[in-house]
Amino acid sequence: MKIIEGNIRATGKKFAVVVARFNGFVVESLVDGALDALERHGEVNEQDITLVRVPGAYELPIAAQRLAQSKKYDAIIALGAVIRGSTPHFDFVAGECNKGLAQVSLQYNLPVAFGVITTDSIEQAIERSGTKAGNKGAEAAITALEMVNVLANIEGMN
Ligand code: INI
Repeated sequence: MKIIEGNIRATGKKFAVVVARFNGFVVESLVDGALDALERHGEVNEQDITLVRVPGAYELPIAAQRLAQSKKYDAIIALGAVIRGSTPHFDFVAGECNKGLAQVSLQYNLPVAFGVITTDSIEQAIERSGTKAGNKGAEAAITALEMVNVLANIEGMN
């Protein structure tokens, strides 16, 4: 049996982190978690990481698309927080963000990690951004690191 998998060390690979400013009080903790994971676990050089900020989660796909088009990156990590309010805005923003990022990933054949937390409450968002439910930014970065290596190994490049 042949098993292909990937580790999470990606020294020399280039990563773009695209970040929504909306709900910045939780999103900045996701950014800290993602950068820490890339540098400490992935051993990625700081100069190989590009951080792009956009207004909200709805804008993440278009920025990810431009980054993917540039062909400069081995993976993209999208970070944001969509917190449900009393309007249908949540479903539109979360749905389009999720759909758009998945589309960019498949269209450009590039790992796009989904580090966008979608929660019913601010409390749940805080729990997922570095408190009792972990840090979804760090988890997304680890996923991107692994996917870069899995895809390289599938292509037999390693
Ligand atoms: N953007 C978010 O990133 N999170 C949210 O919770 C959110 N809510 O709830 O409205 C949100 N809205 C802004 C949206 O992403 C766009 O920036 C805006 O609609 C302009 O296109």
